[in-house]
Amino acid sequence: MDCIFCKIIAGEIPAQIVRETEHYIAFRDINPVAPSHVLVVPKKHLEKLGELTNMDESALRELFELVQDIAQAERIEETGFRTLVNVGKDAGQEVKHLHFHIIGGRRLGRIG
Ligand code: D5M
Repeated sequence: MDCIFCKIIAGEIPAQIVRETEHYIAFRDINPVAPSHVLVVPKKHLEKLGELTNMDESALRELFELVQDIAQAERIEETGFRTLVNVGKDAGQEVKHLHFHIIGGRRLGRIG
């Protein structure tokens, strides 16, 4: 499959990996929009947010624990951060493999 994030998960192309668990990998965004910009990616190739319901409950819990852990490790949990998912064309989703952005380390503007 020609998916850049699947290639990172398979170790075929490099990335700055910050965490790896049974179900997820987290690495630094290649084009950061803030001092801290990490992507949390399910290892299973899901295209869109709606497909996340295919994951079991413990894997979903792990996802939000991971976001929290990363925010703490990046020291942005106290100052504040944003987690977002771009879904589809209007949101400008570039990579068709579901990923959660974790963005922080500066004052963020309003969404929209
Ligand atoms: O965001 C897709 C994000 O993925 C965008 O911020 C760049 C990032 N990206 C693309 N290729 C790579 C690699 N190879 N390593 C790290 N980060 C990458 P979207 O929500 O789809 O608009």
